[in-house]
Formats: sequence, structure tokens, C-alpha cells
Amino acid sequence: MSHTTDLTLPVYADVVDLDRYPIHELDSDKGKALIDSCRKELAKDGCCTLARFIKPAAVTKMVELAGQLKEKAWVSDKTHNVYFTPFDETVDADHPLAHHERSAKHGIAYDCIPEDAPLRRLYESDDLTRFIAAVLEKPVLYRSADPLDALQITRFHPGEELGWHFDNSEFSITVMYQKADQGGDFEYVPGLRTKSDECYSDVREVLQGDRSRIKVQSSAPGTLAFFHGNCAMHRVTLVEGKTPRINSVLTYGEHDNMRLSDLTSELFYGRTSSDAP
Ligand SMILES: O=C(O)CCC(=O)C(=O)O
Ligand SMILES: [Fe+2]
Repeated sequence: MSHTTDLTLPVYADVVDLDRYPIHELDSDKGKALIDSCRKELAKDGCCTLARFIKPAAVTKMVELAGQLKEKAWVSDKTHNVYFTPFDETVDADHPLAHHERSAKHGIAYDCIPEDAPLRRLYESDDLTRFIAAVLEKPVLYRSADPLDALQITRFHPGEELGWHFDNSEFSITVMYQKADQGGDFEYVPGLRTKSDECYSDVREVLQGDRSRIKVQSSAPGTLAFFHGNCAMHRVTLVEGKTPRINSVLTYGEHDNMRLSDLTSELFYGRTSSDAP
């Protein structure tokens, strides 16, 4: 039997449900309606989720791949503050700058993910970058230049979690492959700080257990999510049961030279981008 490749189809046609989410035809009526509904959801909730964005067979492949790459994962279990800056010992112990959060996960770096992996083919397509830019109303957007962090796969094994934090990048894109049996929820507080105000007392309230502003999102496998991770403080709750939570974070920036700080890179990959081959 001979196989032919249909050159009119995008290289990620087996990865994305293009009938539901036509990211290859953003100028079509359906494409414009998709961008519009994503923008509305993001403005309303600080988060937008696209269920069944990734086709089930591609999700299965990513779960298998995450299993094959398990030994290559960097296992981290450390405390940090919500800003990923050194703890400030000159402030009160309950100040967010001094507050300790725990993050423990298995991080598989971009340079370990094969080029033909479904999510890598999707991430490296300009169509996806254009779609993300359109939703975020950015005239230009670049994929991260970080050889470790641009696209990664994270396994949160039972007992692991991601503590409260703000991302360095303005927004984040995640793709869920496998849910935990229990826990592993994504919790976030939309607009907890602004670009000009750290809102330390609001941050402190959340860190001390106030749940009144917390939103919880538990994505099914195949879901792609957008969120404003720089202003929305967020975390992944403790994973319980037997099944690891497996997902990817896709990183973008408004500059073509975006890289992770050495401190964060050491924390999550055990090396920095200057060590990468
Ligand atoms: O795994 C998630 O859902 C969120 C990940 C995250 O917040 C991060 O990697 O900064
Ligand atoms: Fe984050």
C-alpha cells in the first residue's frame, strides 16, 4: 500500500481538531468567530479553555512519549516565593516576598522532545503562533528562544504540585494530556496584581488561605488553555492517587530573544540554556 501526503493539509492536521478550531483559516467566518469567542472568554475570566482542541490520538501519543522520556525529566522539589526572586529577609515573615511556596515536578525540556512529536509540530507551526497572537490582540508574537523552556512536558507525579506564583511571561498556553485521579487542579486568581501595582496585601490574603477570589479549572485531556499568568497568581494543587498529571506549557513572547532566567531554569531543568547542546 502506498501512502501519499496531502500537501494542502497543515503538518499538524492530525494534531488539532480543525473542524472545530480552524486555526489554519483564521480569515474565514468560522476562524473569526473562534478568535472572537476566545477573546471574550479571556476578558471575562482571565482564562480561556478550548476543549478537545488536540485530537485524542495525538493526546495518546503525547502520553506515551511522556512515559518514554520519563528518565530524561529533571525532578525538582524546592521552595520559592511567588515571584521566583530570592527570599527577602528584610520584610515581615508573612510578606509575599518572604513567603515560601513548594514546587515539585518532573520537567522534560524542549531539547528532549523529538521533532516529530505531535505537540512539537504544532508549536513550531506559524499558524498556531498567529492564532495565539490574534486571540491576545498582539500585532506580533514570537515563540520563545529558550532551547529548554519554549515547549516542555511536565509530569506531576503523586505528591507533586506547583506552588502559587506569577509567571515572568505575560500569558501562558497549556495543553492537558492526562489528569490526576485526584487533585492537580489549576487554581488561579484573575488580575491579582497589575502591571503597575504588586497589590501585596491582596497577594498575602490569598497566601494566607482566603479562597474567595480563587477560580478552579480542571481541564480534560486535549484542552488548550490561555491565561494571563503574569497578573493572575496561579498554582497546581497537590496530585493524589496513582496517575500522574501530564501537560505541556507553550511559551511565547513579544521579543524574538525571550529566555528563562538562570534561576528559574536551574530550578525546573537543572541546567540553563547556555548549557544546552
Ligand atoms: O500546569 C499548569 O497547568 C500550569 C503550569 C504553570 O503555571 C507554569 O508552568 O508556570
Ligand atoms: Fe505558571
